[in-house]
Amino acid sequence: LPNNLFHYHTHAVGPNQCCSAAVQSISAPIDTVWSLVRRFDNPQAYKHFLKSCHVIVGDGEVGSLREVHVISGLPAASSIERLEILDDENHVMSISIVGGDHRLNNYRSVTTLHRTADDDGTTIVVESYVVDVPQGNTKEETCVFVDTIVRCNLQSLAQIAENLEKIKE
Ligand code: A8S
Repeated sequence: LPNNLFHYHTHAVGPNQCCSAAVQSISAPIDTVWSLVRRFDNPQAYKHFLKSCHVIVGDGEVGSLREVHVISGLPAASSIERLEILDDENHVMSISIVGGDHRLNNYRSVTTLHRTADDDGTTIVVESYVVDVPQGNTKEETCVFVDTIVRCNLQSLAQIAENLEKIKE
């Protein structure tokens, strides 16, 4: 992985916060994966816990706000999220949660995409996050909960990007 992108995954973590990261390898070119990830207005394209998304401020540029609603069965109903970084050249996206009806206060995530060293059309996705530990939960419980969501999202991102490549053949 390019060293210069690591700093995006170096978070300042407070005493009552937890932080973790997930890595996913995808058998599809970086441009295909990025076309899915970069759509601030359409996260439900691969995040299957979301049932809807409305952009409430902006037009998908940094500073835009969206409101997402989640499917039932989760300890949450909605989330208001701000686009912090959208770097098409370096394939970096960052989102922070600024409101909503859920337990993940001060959540911030960074997603970066990387080509493999031999540039064989494989993409490596790295997603890291930091979040407050909710009252009544441990750091471990919080990480398990968020890791599960992030890993599901990256696995479905992989499936969708790989299927998009197949139908091109
Ligand atoms: C993302 C990452 C996360 C989303 C979480 C962690 C969330 O949308 C869900 C359940 C919750 O309890 C919190 O990249 C919240 O979307 C699925 C509503 C924020």
